[in-house]
Amino acid sequence: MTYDLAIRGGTIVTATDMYRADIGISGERIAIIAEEVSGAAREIDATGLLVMPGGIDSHVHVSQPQGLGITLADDFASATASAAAGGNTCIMPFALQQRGHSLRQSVEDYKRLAESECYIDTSFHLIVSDPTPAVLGQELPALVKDGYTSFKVFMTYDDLVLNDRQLLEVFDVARAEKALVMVHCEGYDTIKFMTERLERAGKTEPYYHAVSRPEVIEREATHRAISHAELIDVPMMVVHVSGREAMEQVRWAQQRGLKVYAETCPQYITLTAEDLQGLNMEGAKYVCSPPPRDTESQKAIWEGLTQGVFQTFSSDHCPFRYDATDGKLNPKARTSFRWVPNGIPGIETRLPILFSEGVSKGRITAQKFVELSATNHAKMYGLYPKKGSIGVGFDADIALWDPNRKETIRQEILHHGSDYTPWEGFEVTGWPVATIARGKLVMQDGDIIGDKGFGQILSRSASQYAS
Ligand code: DUC
Ligand code: ZN
Ligand code: ZN
Repeated sequence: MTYDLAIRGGTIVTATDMYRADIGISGERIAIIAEEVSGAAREIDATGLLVMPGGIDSHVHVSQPQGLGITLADDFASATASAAAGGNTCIMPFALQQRGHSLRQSVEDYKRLAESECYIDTSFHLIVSDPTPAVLGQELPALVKDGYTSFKVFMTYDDLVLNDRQLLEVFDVARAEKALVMVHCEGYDTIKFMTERLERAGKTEPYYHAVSRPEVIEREATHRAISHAELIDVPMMVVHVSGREAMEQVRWAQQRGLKVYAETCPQYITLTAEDLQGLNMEGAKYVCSPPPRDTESQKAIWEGLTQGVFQTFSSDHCPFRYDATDGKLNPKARTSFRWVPNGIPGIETRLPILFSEGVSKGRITAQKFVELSATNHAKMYGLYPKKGSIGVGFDADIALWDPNRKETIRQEILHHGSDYTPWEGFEVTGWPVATIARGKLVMQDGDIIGDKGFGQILSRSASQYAS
């Protein structure tokens, strides 16, 4: 048998193993793993490199409508190029239902935006903001059957929040359809109360965004969501956990045998609320929700990562331009933190940060890195065993990493649509030097050499974790 591509001389890492072997790829799939694979049409020399599953980023926002006059900085072309440059081969953005709109129509609109634009594969979660009887009774069940097997709901934000009754109704549909429900756990009323009190006191700078959403607000909402999930008896994913308080709620639920899963993100192991205290409006660059906490919280997140409380490590990439009137420095943002768009770019830096802070600093093994960055995302969201590991029959989604390469994260080397990175000057050890998506080399040495439109829009099976 001959192969289209062979990756030779590298060390393969999966969520369970690390060993020296070659890989032969036929078409879009891995056809053989052997001590030696020769005679392929093309070879890549991976001597000295780690050969890992391409990253799967299961929490990103792309081309999502924001408030009036605010625009996300990435479309599907720039987001997927940036993801590929960061060692990823698949992303999972959200198709947001705006209130008063059909959920099905929202999905079709996003698909149209993504089609012919993606460098790597893309698969949508839904965001349910308007759970009408038609959405709950017809649209949602039909969409789950069509392969949209996960959806997010919010416990805060004027235009997204669901009340407790609505959360329960959505959870009930998730249970019946075996879909995985993802929950943004921060309390609407408590944030509103804090925001208005701070504004009355003239405390309006970006830093007060963090003060308006303390850990106790995230902890209360996390506990409430867990309680609702227990009542309905449905599995649930707590997204973007920021610190000890919420992490301990998840651990408590898991210890009681509940199917409660959790995700965390690079900002919660590297940034703190102090980053929001930059001069003038510089702090706006770090405004995201939940906000970064403190170094003790970072320790708690590592505890959760190493103890298995967290299944996935995602970017929550939600990019805005800083120096732009439709971004962080929109005219109203100077009047109060409440108008600073919520979110930071991170699709390209997620994996180098986890590798460097985790593997290079000895906190986690390379296998655990693979589990947190790829394998569990595929299992959690119904892409396994097509994606998420290196094995015969899997899509040839592979990232080659130089574990010793030192790099300084800088805006000028990134491919996203934002005009800054929160990690400017952050030093890492370990860097992705090539990305192969379904057998095709899409990134080499930081250059995107893939084709726009190569990435497919994928439907998914039911989550292994959702039943
Ligand atoms: N939640 C997210 O998941 N992303 C950005 C903003 C937010 O509140
Ligand atoms: Zn959220
Ligand atoms: Zn998000």
